[in-house]
Amino acid sequence: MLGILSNSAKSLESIDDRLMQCGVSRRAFLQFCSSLMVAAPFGLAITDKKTPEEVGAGIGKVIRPPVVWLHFQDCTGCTETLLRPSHPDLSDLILNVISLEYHETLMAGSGKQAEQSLRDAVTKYHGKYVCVVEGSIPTRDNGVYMKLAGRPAMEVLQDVGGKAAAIIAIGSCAAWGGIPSADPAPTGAVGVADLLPSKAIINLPGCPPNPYTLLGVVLQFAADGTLPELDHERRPKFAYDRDIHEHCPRRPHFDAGRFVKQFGDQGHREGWCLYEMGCKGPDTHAGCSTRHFNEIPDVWPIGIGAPCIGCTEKSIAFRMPMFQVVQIHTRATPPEAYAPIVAPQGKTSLIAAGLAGVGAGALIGAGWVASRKFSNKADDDRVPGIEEDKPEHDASQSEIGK
Ligand code: FSX
Ligand code: SF4
Ligand code: F3S
Repeated sequence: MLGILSNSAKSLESIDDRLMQCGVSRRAFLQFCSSLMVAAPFGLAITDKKTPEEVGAGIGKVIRPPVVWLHFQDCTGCTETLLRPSHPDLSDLILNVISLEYHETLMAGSGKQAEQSLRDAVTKYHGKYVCVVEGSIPTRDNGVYMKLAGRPAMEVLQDVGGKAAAIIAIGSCAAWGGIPSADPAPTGAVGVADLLPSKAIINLPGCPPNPYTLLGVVLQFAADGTLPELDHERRPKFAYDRDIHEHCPRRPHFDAGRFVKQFGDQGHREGWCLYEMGCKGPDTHAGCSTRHFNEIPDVWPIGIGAPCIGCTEKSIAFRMPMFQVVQIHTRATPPEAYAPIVAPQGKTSLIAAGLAGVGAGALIGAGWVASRKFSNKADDDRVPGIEEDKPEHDASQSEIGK
């Protein structure tokens, strides 16, 4: 128990008080609480409740945690994902739930004013604040490749991170180096834990990660000074417990052997599995398949037709070639094809008849399944059992084709 906000944080108000002062509606707050419950269904004391009202009652009493946010070698995608929910109210709410003391992208001040506010925050909340780090830290040539107010990023991290109660390394860059650490890594980019190995550090890899994971960790820490259970990569288990492939909506296509062979082919247009396009979902631990981005359904890589590049995994993302396929570790061996209950033409399938009938029917069914094998030719996208459709539209007759 770190008890970060006991007596010395009297200047910070509770989340309830703050929301009341700012006129945030109860409805928006409860919506936020239910999203947090979806993002952290287990493993977090603050969401381990039955209803959003109960979660809200607990969170409301929490003193707003002071957060100092550092930017190093990054694209600001982590910040953007936090501030780009589809409901504008939500980004306001997020900024009211935490007390953001310093954030270079969001603060009005610049130059000496900004530097002063960093010094003030670090002094006032010494040992009490959460330091969020976004971006990797260059170490080559004494860290000369990135300086802030004349100090190398390494030095800023040692100073500001060293005085924090805990550090959250948000994004793959801060967690293990991310894109800037890809070969040949000209700046010698590393993650936070490489430079401050003995600090309490939580890694939230992802390029970018889900913002609710960050808020869940910060709020739990502010509520009772505890951190959630972590895995061997210092990632909170509640968000990185399962792999993408386990609950990917395209999984039935994987199991049925329906693979996209080329971007834009018929299978791609029909939402088939992206494994053969190099999808790293079977080896990637993250919650994107169930917790989509920006509060919009289907907004996540596989949801928009792109293979997962394994952005949360330091041995995969920006290391493994895009089209290289990963090994499948799942224990269940998928059948070569599932039998449809109703055949595409609308007649009852032989399989269904076979299952309802006697042994002979089952044999017919097995033969029929075997005949439904997919072609392994790269350009053959035909679905076994379905006749090629005649083109519905002749491009030469269209306006575009003229
Ligand atoms: Fe970008 Fe963050 Fe990727 Fe890195 O995310 S989304 S390059 S993890 O540091 O801004
Ligand atoms: Fe989904 Fe990728 Fe697994 Fe296919 S390989 S089911 S697209 S995670
Ligand atoms: Fe990253 Fe894969 Fe999710 S690329 S955002 S872990 S689907």
